Amino acid sequence: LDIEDFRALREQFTDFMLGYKFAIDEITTKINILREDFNNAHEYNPIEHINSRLKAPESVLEKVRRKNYAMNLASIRENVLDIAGVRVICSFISDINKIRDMLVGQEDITVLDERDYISRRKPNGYRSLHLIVSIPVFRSDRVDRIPVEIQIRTIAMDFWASLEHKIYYKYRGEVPPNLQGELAEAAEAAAALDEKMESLHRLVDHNSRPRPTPAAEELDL
Ligand code: 0O2
Repeated sequence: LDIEDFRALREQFTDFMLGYKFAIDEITTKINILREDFNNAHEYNPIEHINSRLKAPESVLEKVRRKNYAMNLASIRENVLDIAGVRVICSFISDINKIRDMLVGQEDITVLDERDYISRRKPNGYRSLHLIVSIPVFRSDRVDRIPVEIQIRTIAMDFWASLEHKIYYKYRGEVPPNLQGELAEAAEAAAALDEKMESLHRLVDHNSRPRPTPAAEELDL
C-alpha cells in the first residue's frame, strides 16, 4: 500500500462514516420534531432526552473481525448495523411505544429489525426496545440508505444499563456471580419502579387539574 493508495482509502472511509453522521442528524431531527409537535398537541412531553453516538472506526473494524465479515465497505454497510446509534430516553414505559409508532409510521423510514427486550428482558435483566431502521441520506452526488440503531428506554432502564455497562467492561465480560445477582435484583427494582411510575402517571392523567387561567400562565404560575 503506497501513500496515494492509503490517502484514497482514508478518504473513502471518511466519506463512508460521514453518511452515518448525517443519518444520526436526520433521525435526531425527526425525534426532536416529534417531541415538539407532541408537546404542542398534547401539552405533554414523552421524551426526556436524546443521545447519539457514532461508532469509533476501531470498534467498527473490531466487530468486522470478531464476526468474520468481509473487510470492505459494502460488507460493513450490510452487516454492521449499529455504526449510527441514537438513544431515546422516556419518562414512562407507555411513551416507548408511542415514540416507536410515530417513527416507524414515517414513509422514509424502513424497519430492518426490531428487538423488544422489554417484553422479553435479557437474562442479565437488560430492558430496552431496539429498532434497526434505514433512512435515505441525500448526499451532494447520490442518495444512500443508511442503517441506524435506535434504542428506546425509560430513565430507570437507562440508569440500570449504564451501570451494568460499566461493570461489564470493568470485569471484561466476566462479571462475578454475586455481582450478577445484585445486578439482577437492581433490574427487578428498576422494573418495579417503572410500573409504579406508570400507574401514578395514569392516575394523574385521569385526575388532571383544570388548566390555569391565561393570566396565571402569563405569570408562569
Ligand atoms: P455500545 O457501546 O452501546 O455500542 P451485536 O451488536 O451484534 O454485538 P446484538 O445482539 O446484535 O449484538 O445487538 P443487541 O444485543 O440487540 O444490542 C446491542 C446494543 O444494545 C449494545 O451495543 C448495547 O448498547 C445495548 N445492549 C444490549 N445488551 C445489553 C446489556 O446486556 N447491557 C447493556 N448495558 N447494554 C446492552 P454495544 O455495541 O454492546 O455497546
